[in-house]
Amino acid sequence: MRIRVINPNTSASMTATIEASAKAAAAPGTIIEAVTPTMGPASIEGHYDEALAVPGVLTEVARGVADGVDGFVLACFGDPGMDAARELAAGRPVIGIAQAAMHLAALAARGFAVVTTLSRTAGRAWDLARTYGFADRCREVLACEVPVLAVDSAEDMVADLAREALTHDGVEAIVLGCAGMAEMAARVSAETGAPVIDGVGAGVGLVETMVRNGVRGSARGEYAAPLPKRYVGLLEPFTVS
Ligand code: 2AL
Repeated sequence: MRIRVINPNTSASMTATIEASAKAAAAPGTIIEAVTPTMGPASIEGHYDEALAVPGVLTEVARGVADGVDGFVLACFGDPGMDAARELAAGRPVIGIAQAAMHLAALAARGFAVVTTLSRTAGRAWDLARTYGFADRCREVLACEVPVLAVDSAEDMVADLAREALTHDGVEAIVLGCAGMAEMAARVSAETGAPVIDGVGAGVGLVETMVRNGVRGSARGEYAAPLPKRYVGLLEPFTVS
């Protein structure tokens, strides 16, 4: 099975972190192909970044479909472009790491907290919790106020925040709110004694489960292929014929 793991930002160092976590989570025989888009923001820390990451993500999804991969993981906690990617993927599973992590957290505990990077990304995490049906399971979103590209050196702060969140009513598991935190899950879990979920590993596992069980994404209705349409200007390459 080939899973293409797309880092929606353009920082190759972060793709390397994501690739290591995805490979550690993958079952024997699963091939992880981690890629960095050729256009887009260096990191995704707000709605502007997220909107402008989507063309790069969709380009990588189209490339993956042409290459015959079995499924995709979108490795940014805002799940940028996930619905659009599903329209392009013609039934191949496309799993965003926020959706994957929240699903696993909800299986592991009644209530969870998200530990994110900058507080300006907390609104998106709340939006996604509501969209995915976890409004009553997501109890808190805490920010460590460390930028995405420095988060790999903020493991102690992430662990402290996780510990703090677990003292709050109804928080029984922790969701790591950034792909750059992926390698911290085991240590933070060992230190806190609570389930700590990294969306990259969760996403790989869910794609594997779907593929193994023959569950394809729906390619009808909302996830049908995009309608033929001309795009102009810089977006001309996205024209659907
Ligand atoms: C992220 C992430 O996972 N990748 C990125 O560029 N920004 N998430 C976040 N909460 O800042």
